[in-house]
Amino acid sequence: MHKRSAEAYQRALQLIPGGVNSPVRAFKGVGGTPVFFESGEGPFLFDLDGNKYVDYVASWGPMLQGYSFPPVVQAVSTQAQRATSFGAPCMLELELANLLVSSVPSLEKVRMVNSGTEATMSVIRLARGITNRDRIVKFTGCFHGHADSLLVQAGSGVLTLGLPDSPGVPTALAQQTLSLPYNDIEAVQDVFTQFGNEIAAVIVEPIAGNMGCIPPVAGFLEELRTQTTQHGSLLIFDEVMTGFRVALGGAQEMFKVTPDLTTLGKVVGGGLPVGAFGGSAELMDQLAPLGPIYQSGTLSGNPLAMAGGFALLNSLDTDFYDKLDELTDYCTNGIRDLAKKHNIGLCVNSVCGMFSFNFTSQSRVSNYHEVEQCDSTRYAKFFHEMLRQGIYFAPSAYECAFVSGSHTTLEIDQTLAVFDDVLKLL
Ligand code: HOZ
Repeated sequence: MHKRSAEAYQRALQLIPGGVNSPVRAFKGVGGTPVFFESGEGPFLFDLDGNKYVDYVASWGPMLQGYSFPPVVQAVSTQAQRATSFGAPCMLELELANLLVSSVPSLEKVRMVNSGTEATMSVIRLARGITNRDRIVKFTGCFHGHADSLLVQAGSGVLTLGLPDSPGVPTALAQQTLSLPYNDIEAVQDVFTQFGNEIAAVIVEPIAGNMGCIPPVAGFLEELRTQTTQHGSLLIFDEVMTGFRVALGGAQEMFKVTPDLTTLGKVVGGGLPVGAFGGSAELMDQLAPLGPIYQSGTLSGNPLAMAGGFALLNSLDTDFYDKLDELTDYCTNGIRDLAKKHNIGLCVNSVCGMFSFNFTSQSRVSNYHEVEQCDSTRYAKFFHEMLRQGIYFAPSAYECAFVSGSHTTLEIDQTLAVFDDVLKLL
């Protein structure tokens, strides 16, 4: 069934470390060998061996309207015939920047980069430069890309591979990063009592998405806003996953908490390599060439990525999010019902378009510690059975699943039927 993928993986192992360009893809979290994909259309993916899957990975988020979304394909093809890169200003940058600024509450000015990692790395430098402080507060199990300061007790691939910290990150730098339990309001108050005037910024996924999907508890984001304001620190929302995924204005619009700085990625390039960060004009104007804080990139504002991103984001409106929300509820309620039917402990978390489920008897999963108690071995078995029957979930118990505007109840019913079958086997 996966003969050609298996052959390709053997070749890849000779050429690319671990055969992959990003660790989670290697299937280490679920065992077996990765599937190599050839194409995608709407909610479906097709692999090298001609297998078809209903997909819930969505390239880890950006396929908000499904694969090969015609407006994105058209915009990128048209731009490819004009130029693939300028390394100089172009009008597409303005159009996308305008769309971001008019949609996301905290943005007055925005700078484009090439990935979410680049966005978070740059925003941390900006926050440190502005406040003249070094300490950063993050939350255990949140993932903000692989920049040195943020690769401390991180989620996503480091969690999948069980590597809480990475060699190569200078100890002196890692010590500047304080990692607290997600959703723990008291821990936030304590850290500010102790280090308040040393903290440059708090960075948080306003809905955690890299240890599964974990919504913030009531008052958590509000407390971050209060403490940072009181202590002259900056609040950064990493909306690489939630930006344009849960609402046009992201999680900050949904929870009505406005951070000082925001990072975006994935979705805002329509699936092309892109990232962005922004905030008030006052803060953002501290960047070179206006201010002293340096950040740059030859491919930043790349016209292909700008064209793809603009075409995707321009297709979104409130009806789109209502539909996405409905579809996600349809799917997650179906999953809950099946777990009950089979008497299997499953905790399902979801927020508009993103969801995750943990094999556990706990009634809630709201932080990394609770995620750790869940049964990832069972997830691995589940994953492979679903894959065998044509449903592609993330090859890791710690990543979110995503529903797109191209999914319909038809694909979701198909998914639930397979889910029903697979739960019998667990
Ligand atoms: N860490 C990414 C998802 N949260 C996975 C990236 C990838 O393998 O493409």
